[in-house]
Amino acid sequence: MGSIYGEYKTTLEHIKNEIVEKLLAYQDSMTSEDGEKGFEHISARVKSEESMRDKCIRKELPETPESALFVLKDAIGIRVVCSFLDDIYGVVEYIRSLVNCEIIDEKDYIKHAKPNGYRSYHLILAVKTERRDVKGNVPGTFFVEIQIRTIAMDTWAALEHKLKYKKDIPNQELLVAELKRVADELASCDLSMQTIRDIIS
Ligand code: 0O2
Repeated sequence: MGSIYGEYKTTLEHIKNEIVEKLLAYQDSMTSEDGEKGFEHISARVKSEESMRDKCIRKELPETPESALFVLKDAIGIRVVCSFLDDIYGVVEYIRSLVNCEIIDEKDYIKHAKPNGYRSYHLILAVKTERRDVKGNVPGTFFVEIQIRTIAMDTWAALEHKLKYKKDIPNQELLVAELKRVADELASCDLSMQTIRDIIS
């Protein structure tokens, strides 16, 4: 069985690295401007073959490079983790200013948290490149999903993700309610931390 990414695996790595480099340059410029980093850390991945195939099956899409690179838009995923709420919106505005990149979808799950308590800022970025894309276009377009969140939101999402895949958990309903309560408490802590930072600066 060939790769679900066809001949584009290297291009995906290339685009991922290019966007990560831009974000790190932003972090550097913020640090030299006022000593504040702009964000804490970043992680990036090309979705594994297995996860991408699973997602295609879940969405009833054929397991093809076109599904993986054009219909679904999260083959490249970048997560930016910030210390403070305001930093999230700073990162969003930086991304908005990038040349050859267009935000084609934007979801603020911070102002509008998901019912389970999930919070994060999601962007889908269309990146123009001189390389050929899966539709045969040159310059080509590749998509990147960017999630921007605070350390608290990231911690919560990691734990919730783990529990999601645990089978046979007793008191499922209680656990869901408890997770939601923790998410709301963490959101309140994020607000307090932002206030403290505002007062200090
Ligand atoms: P993975 O393995 O993290 O990549 P879709 O992208 O099709 O699933 P939608 O509604 O367009 O659907 O995307 P959405 O809601 O913006 O979420 C996309 C990603 O956000 C998910 O990717 C998760 O990484 C993360 N996410 C969204 N909701 C939750 C949540 O309730 N809990 C946690 N822990 N993460 C969430 P994938 O593809 O599901 O998984």
